[in-house]
Amino acid sequence: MDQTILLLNKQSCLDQLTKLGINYILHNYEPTPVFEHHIKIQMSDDTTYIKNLLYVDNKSNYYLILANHTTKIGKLFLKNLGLQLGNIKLSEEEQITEELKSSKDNFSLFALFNDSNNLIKNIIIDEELTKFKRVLLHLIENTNIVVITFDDLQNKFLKTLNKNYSILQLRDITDQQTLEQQNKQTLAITVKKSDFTEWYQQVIRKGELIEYYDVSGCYILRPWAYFIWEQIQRYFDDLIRTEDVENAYFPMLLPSKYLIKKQDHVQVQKAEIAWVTKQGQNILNEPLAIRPTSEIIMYPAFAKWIQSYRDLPLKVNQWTNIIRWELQQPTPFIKTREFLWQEGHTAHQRREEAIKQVYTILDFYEQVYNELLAVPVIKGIKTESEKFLGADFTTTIETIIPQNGRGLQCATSHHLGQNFSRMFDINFEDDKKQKIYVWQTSWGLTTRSIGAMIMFHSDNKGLILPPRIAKYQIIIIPIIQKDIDQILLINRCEQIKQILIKLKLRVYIDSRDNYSIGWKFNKWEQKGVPIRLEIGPEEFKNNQVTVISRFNNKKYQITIQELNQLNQILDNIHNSMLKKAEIELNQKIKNADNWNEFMLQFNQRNTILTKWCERTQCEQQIKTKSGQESKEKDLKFDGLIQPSKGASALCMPLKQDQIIEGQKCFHCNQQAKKYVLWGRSY
Ligand code: 86X
Repeated sequence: MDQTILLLNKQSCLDQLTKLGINYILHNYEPTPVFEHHIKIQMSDDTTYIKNLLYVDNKSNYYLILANHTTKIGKLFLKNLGLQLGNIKLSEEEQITEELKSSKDNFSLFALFNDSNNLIKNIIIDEELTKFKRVLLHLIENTNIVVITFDDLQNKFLKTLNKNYSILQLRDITDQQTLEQQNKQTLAITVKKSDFTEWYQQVIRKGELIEYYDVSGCYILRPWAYFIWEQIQRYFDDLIRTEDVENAYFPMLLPSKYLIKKQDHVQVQKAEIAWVTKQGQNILNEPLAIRPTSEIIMYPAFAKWIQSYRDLPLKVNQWTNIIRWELQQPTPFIKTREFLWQEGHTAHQRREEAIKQVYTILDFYEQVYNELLAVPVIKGIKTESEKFLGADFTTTIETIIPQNGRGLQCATSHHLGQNFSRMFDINFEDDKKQKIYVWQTSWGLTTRSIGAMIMFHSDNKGLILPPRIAKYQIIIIPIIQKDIDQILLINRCEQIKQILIKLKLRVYIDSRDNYSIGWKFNKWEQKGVPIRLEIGPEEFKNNQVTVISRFNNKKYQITIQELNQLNQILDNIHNSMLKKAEIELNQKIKNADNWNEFMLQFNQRNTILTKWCERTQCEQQIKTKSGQESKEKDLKFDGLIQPSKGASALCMPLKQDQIIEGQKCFHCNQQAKKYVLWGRSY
């Protein structure tokens, strides 16, 4: 390398990378206290953030350690190198500043470009980093990071600079005990629920609901999660059967010519459509869209099936997957590119019938959330700008995630009027041989519901499943100890299981002998099983079991004769969970009579119920202004900071006070018409 000291700035760093033939992606972010949080969002599973640590021993040898950001460097490890934490002397610090144009606290790898005197001879790479494909590095300027491959870091960056390095394990492994502690650490959820994004990711993976997959926005639903969906299906199917809705299945591909018809509501969202364009290597003559919803697929068939009023009402439902190519940050269950749902579509002879159908279904959705998932919801009507464009009006159930105050649409039920029946020619002849267009409804509920349940109910230890959707409602753990015959104990567990099965409870005995009792307790807590039954020597002797409730940690004994109380105990748990969630939800709803009060609450991550004039223009102004004045910054998928998302109208709740003449809109002071709930939405 030549001797000229480089002026280290963003551009020169990037130029160096280019010179070395390293491809990189550059990210900008605003320097904020929550830097760590931003980094996490930008990282996919195969990417990690490197922290650079500079050490010096008492012979003034410098060591640069490149560690994974989660690695805790062991004291013993450092001691073996002759190093201690924070032992850089003032004179040495001056040397770094002088020669490398860098400080020990804000040391960037790029400072190595300036190390022409070879001050840093020893570079140590954390073994952990070898598990990742890509790494994030700080540029010399605090507000920029680059992503490069780990391979390029080793083989292009360090090799070209002629730096030797060794890959070592930085964590201390002294004895078996620390090893076990480490195992336990990696097993436990490492953050609190208040660190919400990270917490959620850990809960769904350690609770064995989700496995990650290599298509962004698509996730594997593991059996533990899929069972929940099956429970929702069963429950909702039973409800809609009482309304004579029939299940059917329509194809998932839709010919592009169907989309060309001038349907405004479709054009708007067209960017989200994924296409099938090839068969093997051959380009298809007609590309096929993958359903983002099925109106266009179903309604031509409806037109064929409906000739007379005797063919009405027509009520069809299907359980399918859907693909919508979202560009926002995906969140498992909540915002995914592929999801599962049911979509119901009905056609009626009369308008009132259709409207009644819309609200009956809305009630069913509320029941799914309350009775099955123990999640409280708010029934309401969407504003004109938030409704489905193809509908006369859209009803919705909404909830609020207590940790971040975000509004979450839980399900929706539309009154379509005659909009689609005119477009697709779905009509019948009445008694007087007059052609009448049918009145339609459509409604949908998705796997997002599972996300809402997880967010409401889980805690620092992991999932807490409401009893009615848990694959196992009760986990039986035999406490095997030396002074008891193992076979007798397992037999007792088996007897108890049989009793519980007769009570129609879902039970599993964890008698695995390769896991400790503590490990099992932890695992089933993370998986959120509502009740744990412990059966050890004491319980065996007394014909008892110890009952522990996951929800409130209550622990008590009951006799085998009292096992039939468990149905009631589980129902009580469900009710308590719903109660607790209702209180949490209500705490996130505040009132405001003017803009200042509104923004105060909005900035505290609350939703706000206000009187409103019902004008779209006013709604748009509220959204823009609240976004501009908001203290929050929202991140988009590509890692760049976007202007904060403003307040949107979540819904106009069905249950609301009458507004009287003279009461004003909180924003524009015109005559108010309705109460609206505002919030940042998912
Ligand atoms: C709106 C309307 C409606 C049946 C439901 O909300 C419940 C079940 N469908 C769905 N919607 C779209 O129409 C839509 C269309 C396209 Cl092309 C798209 F890419 C995304 C969409 N998202 C929602």
